[in-house]
Amino acid sequence: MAILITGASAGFGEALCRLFVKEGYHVIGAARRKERLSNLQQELGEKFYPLQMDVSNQQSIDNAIDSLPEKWQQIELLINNAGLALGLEPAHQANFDDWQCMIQTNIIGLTYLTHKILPQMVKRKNGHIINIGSIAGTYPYPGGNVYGASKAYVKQFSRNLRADLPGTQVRVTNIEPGLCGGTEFSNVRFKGDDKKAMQVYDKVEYVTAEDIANIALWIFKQPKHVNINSIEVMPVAQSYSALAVYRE
Ligand code: NDP
Ligand code: 8X3
Repeated sequence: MAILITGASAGFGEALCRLFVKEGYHVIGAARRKERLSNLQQELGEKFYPLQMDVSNQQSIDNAIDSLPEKWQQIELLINNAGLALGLEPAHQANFDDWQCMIQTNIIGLTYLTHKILPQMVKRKNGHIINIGSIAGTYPYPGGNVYGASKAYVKQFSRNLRADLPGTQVRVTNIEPGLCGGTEFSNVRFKGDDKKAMQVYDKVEYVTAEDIANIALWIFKQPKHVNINSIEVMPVAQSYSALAVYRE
Protein backbone atom coordinates (compact mmCIF):
# COMPACT_ATOMS: atom_id res chain seq x y z
CA MET A 1 0.00 0.00 0.00
CA ALA A 2 1.23 3.47 -0.80
CA ILE A 3 0.45 7.09 -0.07
CA LEU A 4 0.16 9.48 -3.02
CA ILE A 5 1.05 13.10 -2.29
CA THR A 6 0.74 15.74 -5.01
CA GLY A 7 2.77 18.93 -4.97
CA ALA A 8 5.71 17.00 -3.51
CA SER A 9 8.49 19.18 -4.93
CA ALA A 10 8.06 22.06 -2.45
CA GLY A 11 6.30 23.39 0.63
CA PHE A 12 3.63 21.26 2.31
CA GLY A 13 4.08 18.38 -0.12
CA GLU A 14 7.78 18.03 0.54
CA ALA A 15 7.22 18.14 4.32
CA LEU A 16 4.40 15.59 4.02
CA CYS A 17 6.65 13.21 2.06
CA ARG A 18 9.45 13.50 4.62
CA LEU A 19 7.14 12.88 7.57
CA PHE A 20 5.19 9.97 6.09
CA VAL A 21 8.40 8.23 4.95
CA LYS A 22 9.89 8.79 8.41
CA GLU A 23 6.78 7.14 9.85
CA GLY A 24 7.48 4.06 7.72
CA TYR A 25 4.98 4.53 4.87
CA HIS A 26 5.69 4.05 1.18
CA VAL A 27 5.17 7.46 -0.43
CA ILE A 28 4.67 8.46 -4.06
CA GLY A 29 5.58 12.12 -4.44
CA ALA A 30 4.13 13.79 -7.54
CA ALA A 31 4.91 17.15 -9.15
CA ARG A 32 6.10 18.67 -12.42
CA ARG A 33 9.73 19.41 -11.39
CA LYS A 34 11.47 16.09 -11.86
CA GLU A 35 14.84 17.19 -10.53
CA ARG A 36 13.44 18.25 -7.19
CA LEU A 37 11.67 14.91 -6.87
CA SER A 38 14.93 13.10 -7.69
CA ASN A 39 16.69 15.06 -4.95
CA LEU A 40 13.96 14.06 -2.53
CA GLN A 41 14.34 10.44 -3.58
CA GLN A 42 18.09 10.62 -2.87
CA GLU A 43 17.28 11.93 0.58
CA LEU A 44 14.42 9.55 1.42
CA GLY A 45 15.54 6.33 -0.27
CA GLU A 46 13.53 3.39 -1.50
CA LYS A 47 10.39 4.18 0.47
CA PHE A 48 9.91 7.19 -1.84
CA TYR A 49 8.77 6.96 -5.47
CA PRO A 50 9.12 10.14 -7.56
CA LEU A 51 6.31 10.61 -10.08
CA GLN A 52 6.40 13.38 -12.64
CA MET A 53 2.83 14.53 -13.12
CA ASP A 54 1.11 17.77 -14.13
CA VAL A 55 -2.25 17.74 -12.36
CA SER A 56 -3.56 20.45 -14.67
CA ASN A 57 -3.29 18.00 -17.58
CA GLN A 58 -5.55 14.94 -17.59
CA GLN A 59 -3.35 13.03 -20.04
CA SER A 60 -0.37 13.61 -17.76
CA ILE A 61 -2.36 12.25 -14.78
CA ASP A 62 -3.40 9.18 -16.79
CA ASN A 63 0.15 8.55 -18.03
CA ALA A 64 1.67 8.98 -14.58
CA ILE A 65 -0.80 6.86 -12.62
CA ASP A 66 -0.96 4.15 -15.29
CA SER A 67 2.85 3.95 -15.28
CA LEU A 68 3.12 3.06 -11.58
CA PRO A 69 4.86 -0.27 -10.93
CA GLU A 70 2.49 -2.87 -9.46
CA LYS A 71 3.83 -2.55 -5.92
CA TRP A 72 2.97 1.17 -5.94
CA GLN A 73 -0.52 0.91 -7.45
CA GLN A 74 -2.62 0.49 -4.32
CA ILE A 75 -3.18 3.89 -2.79
CA GLU A 76 -4.41 3.95 0.81
CA LEU A 77 -4.10 7.70 1.21
CA LEU A 78 -4.32 10.39 -1.47
CA ILE A 79 -3.24 13.86 -0.37
CA ASN A 80 -4.48 16.36 -2.94
CA ASN A 81 -2.04 19.12 -2.08
CA ALA A 82 -0.83 20.49 -5.45
CA GLY A 83 -2.31 23.92 -5.98
CA LEU A 84 -1.55 27.56 -6.39
CA ALA A 85 -2.73 31.14 -6.19
CA LEU A 86 -1.83 33.51 -9.00
CA GLY A 87 -2.14 37.25 -8.54
CA LEU A 88 -3.88 39.39 -5.94
CA GLU A 89 -5.51 41.91 -8.26
CA PRO A 90 -9.19 42.78 -7.96
CA ALA A 91 -11.41 40.72 -10.27
CA HIS A 92 -11.78 43.44 -12.90
CA GLN A 93 -7.98 43.70 -13.26
CA ALA A 94 -7.11 40.03 -12.99
CA ASN A 95 -5.49 38.04 -15.76
CA PHE A 96 -7.85 35.43 -17.17
CA ASP A 97 -5.02 32.99 -17.88
CA ASP A 98 -4.23 33.07 -14.15
CA TRP A 99 -7.86 32.29 -13.34
CA GLN A 100 -7.90 29.45 -15.82
CA CYS A 101 -4.68 27.98 -14.42
CA MET A 102 -6.05 28.03 -10.86
CA ILE A 103 -9.31 26.39 -11.96
CA GLN A 104 -7.46 23.80 -14.01
CA THR A 105 -5.06 22.94 -11.18
CA ASN A 106 -6.97 23.48 -7.92
CA ILE A 107 -10.36 22.27 -9.15
CA ILE A 108 -10.17 20.14 -12.28
CA GLY A 109 -6.82 18.49 -11.52
CA LEU A 110 -7.83 17.61 -7.96
CA THR A 111 -11.20 16.33 -9.17
CA TYR A 112 -9.76 14.24 -12.01
CA LEU A 113 -7.15 12.59 -9.80
CA THR A 114 -9.76 11.86 -7.15
CA HIS A 115 -12.01 10.33 -9.81
CA LYS A 116 -9.11 8.13 -10.92
CA ILE A 117 -8.05 6.90 -7.47
CA LEU A 118 -11.34 6.70 -5.54
CA PRO A 119 -12.78 3.52 -7.20
CA GLN A 120 -9.87 1.34 -6.02
CA MET A 121 -10.36 2.62 -2.47
CA VAL A 122 -14.08 1.86 -2.54
CA LYS A 123 -13.44 -1.58 -4.03
CA ARG A 124 -10.96 -2.40 -1.25
CA LYS A 125 -13.17 -0.74 1.37
CA ASN A 126 -10.10 1.11 2.61
CA GLY A 127 -8.87 4.58 1.79
CA HIS A 128 -8.54 8.17 2.81
CA ILE A 129 -8.49 11.35 0.76
CA ILE A 130 -7.04 14.44 2.40
CA ASN A 131 -7.62 17.60 0.40
CA ILE A 132 -5.67 20.76 1.08
CA GLY A 133 -8.23 23.55 0.99
CA SER A 134 -7.69 26.94 2.58
CA ILE A 135 -9.29 29.45 4.90
CA ALA A 136 -9.71 31.36 1.61
CA GLY A 137 -12.46 28.86 0.79
CA THR A 138 -14.46 30.21 3.73
CA TYR A 139 -13.46 33.84 4.25
CA PRO A 140 -13.35 36.17 1.25
CA TYR A 141 -10.60 38.78 0.97
CA PRO A 142 -9.76 41.43 -1.63
CA GLY A 143 -7.90 39.84 -4.54
CA GLY A 144 -8.81 36.32 -3.43
CA ASN A 145 -11.46 36.02 -6.16
CA VAL A 146 -10.85 32.79 -8.10
CA TYR A 147 -8.30 31.35 -5.66
CA GLY A 148 -10.82 31.56 -2.80
CA ALA A 149 -13.57 30.21 -5.04
CA SER A 150 -11.41 27.25 -6.04
CA LYS A 151 -10.83 26.41 -2.37
CA ALA A 152 -14.56 26.77 -1.63
CA TYR A 153 -15.02 24.11 -4.32
CA VAL A 154 -12.48 21.89 -2.54
CA LYS A 155 -14.36 22.34 0.74
CA GLN A 156 -17.77 21.44 -0.71
CA PHE A 157 -16.40 18.65 -2.92
CA SER A 158 -14.87 17.10 0.21
CA ARG A 159 -18.21 17.27 2.01
CA ASN A 160 -20.11 15.86 -0.95
CA LEU A 161 -17.65 12.98 -1.23
CA ARG A 162 -18.46 12.20 2.39
CA ALA A 163 -22.14 12.21 1.47
CA ASP A 164 -21.49 9.59 -1.23
CA LEU A 165 -19.20 7.30 0.75
CA PRO A 166 -21.03 5.91 3.80
CA GLY A 167 -20.55 2.14 3.97
CA THR A 168 -17.33 2.24 1.93
CA GLN A 169 -14.90 2.80 4.82
CA VAL A 170 -13.31 5.58 2.74
CA ARG A 171 -12.54 8.72 4.73
CA VAL A 172 -12.36 12.28 3.41
CA THR A 173 -10.86 15.32 5.11
CA ASN A 174 -10.40 18.93 4.09
CA ILE A 175 -7.49 20.73 5.78
CA GLU A 176 -8.01 24.49 5.65
CA PRO A 177 -4.78 26.32 6.47
CA GLY A 178 -4.38 30.04 6.97
CA LEU A 179 -1.11 31.94 6.75
CA CYS A 180 1.69 29.43 6.25
CA GLY A 181 5.26 30.44 5.47
CA GLY A 182 8.47 28.78 4.39
CA THR A 183 6.90 27.53 1.14
CA GLU A 184 6.89 28.84 -2.43
CA PHE A 185 3.22 29.83 -2.24
CA SER A 186 3.68 33.61 -2.26
CA ASN A 187 6.62 33.54 -4.71
CA VAL A 188 4.29 31.73 -7.10
CA ARG A 189 1.39 34.08 -6.38
CA PHE A 190 3.59 37.13 -7.02
CA LYS A 191 5.36 35.48 -9.97
CA GLY A 192 8.87 35.57 -8.58
CA ASP A 193 8.66 38.97 -6.87
CA ASP A 194 10.53 37.89 -3.72
CA LYS A 195 10.20 41.25 -2.00
CA LYS A 196 6.41 41.20 -2.24
CA ALA A 197 6.36 37.57 -1.20
CA MET A 198 8.52 38.21 1.87
CA GLN A 199 6.25 41.03 3.03
CA VAL A 200 3.43 38.51 3.54
CA TYR A 201 5.41 36.85 6.34
CA ASP A 202 7.05 39.93 7.83
CA LYS A 203 7.08 39.88 11.66
CA VAL A 204 4.58 37.01 11.84
CA GLU A 205 5.11 33.64 13.45
CA TYR A 206 3.40 31.72 10.67
CA VAL A 207 2.27 28.10 10.49
CA THR A 208 4.95 25.95 8.81
CA ALA A 209 4.78 23.14 6.27
CA GLU A 210 5.92 20.79 9.04
CA ASP A 211 2.94 21.87 11.18
CA ILE A 212 0.58 20.98 8.32
CA ALA A 213 2.32 17.63 7.80
CA ASN A 214 1.95 16.80 11.51
CA ILE A 215 -1.75 17.63 11.35
CA ALA A 216 -2.25 15.43 8.26
CA LEU A 217 -0.48 12.54 9.97
CA TRP A 218 -2.64 12.94 13.07
CA ILE A 219 -5.79 12.94 10.92
CA PHE A 220 -4.70 9.81 9.07
CA LYS A 221 -3.73 8.02 12.28
CA GLN A 222 -7.14 8.39 13.87
CA PRO A 223 -8.89 5.03 14.34
CA LYS A 224 -10.47 3.82 11.08
CA HIS A 225 -13.98 4.59 12.34
CA VAL A 226 -13.11 8.26 12.95
CA ASN A 227 -13.39 10.81 10.12
CA ILE A 228 -12.08 14.33 10.66
CA ASN A 229 -14.33 16.16 8.17
CA SER A 230 -12.43 19.42 8.17
CA ILE A 231 -9.90 21.29 10.20
CA GLU A 232 -9.18 25.02 10.04
CA VAL A 233 -5.67 26.04 11.06
CA MET A 234 -4.30 29.55 11.57
CA PRO A 235 -1.24 30.97 13.23
CA VAL A 236 -2.07 32.55 16.57
CA ALA A 237 -1.06 35.86 14.99
CA GLN A 238 -3.84 35.64 12.38
CA SER A 239 -7.45 36.39 13.23
CA TYR A 240 -10.75 37.75 11.92
CA SER A 241 -11.41 41.24 10.73
CA ALA A 242 -14.51 43.42 10.44
CA LEU A 243 -16.51 43.44 7.21
CA ALA A 244 -15.53 46.29 4.92
CA VAL A 245 -17.88 49.23 4.44
CA TYR A 246 -17.33 51.56 1.52
CA ARG A 247 -18.26 55.16 2.33
CA GLU A 248 -18.78 57.91 -0.30
P1 NDP B 1 4.19 25.65 -2.84
O1 NDP B 1 4.12 26.62 -3.97
O2 NDP B 1 5.37 25.67 -1.95
O3 NDP B 1 4.05 24.17 -3.42
C1 NDP B 1 3.08 23.87 -4.38
C2 NDP B 1 3.33 22.49 -4.94
O4 NDP B 1 2.32 22.22 -5.90
C3 NDP B 1 4.68 22.38 -5.65
O5 NDP B 1 5.27 21.15 -5.32
C4 NDP B 1 4.32 22.40 -7.12
O6 NDP B 1 5.22 21.57 -7.83
C5 NDP B 1 2.93 21.75 -7.09
N1 NDP B 1 2.13 22.09 -8.25
C6 NDP B 1 1.67 23.31 -8.63
N2 NDP B 1 1.03 23.21 -9.80
C7 NDP B 1 1.10 21.89 -10.18
C8 NDP B 1 0.66 21.16 -11.30
N3 NDP B 1 0.01 21.73 -12.33
N4 NDP B 1 0.90 19.83 -11.35
C9 NDP B 1 1.57 19.23 -10.34
N5 NDP B 1 2.02 19.87 -9.26
C10 NDP B 1 1.79 21.19 -9.19
O7 NDP B 1 2.84 25.86 -2.02
P2 NDP B 1 2.36 25.35 -0.58
O8 NDP B 1 3.10 24.15 -0.19
O9 NDP B 1 2.35 26.52 0.31
O10 NDP B 1 0.85 25.00 -0.91
C11 NDP B 1 0.39 23.68 -1.06
C12 NDP B 1 -1.13 23.70 -1.07
O11 NDP B 1 -1.59 24.32 0.12
C13 NDP B 1 -1.76 24.48 -2.21
O12 NDP B 1 -2.91 23.79 -2.64
C14 NDP B 1 -2.13 25.81 -1.57
O13 NDP B 1 -3.21 26.43 -2.22
C15 NDP B 1 -2.51 25.35 -0.19
N6 NDP B 1 -2.44 26.35 0.86
C16 NDP B 1 -1.27 27.05 1.11
C17 NDP B 1 -1.22 27.97 2.13
C18 NDP B 1 -0.02 28.81 2.40
O14 NDP B 1 -0.16 29.86 3.06
N7 NDP B 1 1.16 28.40 1.97
C19 NDP B 1 -2.37 28.20 2.98
C20 NDP B 1 -3.54 27.45 2.62
C21 NDP B 1 -3.54 26.55 1.62
P3 NDP B 1 5.75 21.80 -9.32
O15 NDP B 1 5.86 23.28 -9.54
O16 NDP B 1 7.09 21.10 -9.31
O17 NDP B 1 4.76 21.11 -10.19
C1 8X3 C 1 -3.51 30.46 1.37
C2 8X3 C 1 -3.93 31.34 2.47
O1 8X3 C 1 -5.00 33.55 3.04
O2 8X3 C 1 -3.23 33.57 1.37
O3 8X3 C 1 -4.54 29.65 0.97
O4 8X3 C 1 -5.41 32.72 0.84
S1 8X3 C 1 -4.43 32.86 1.88
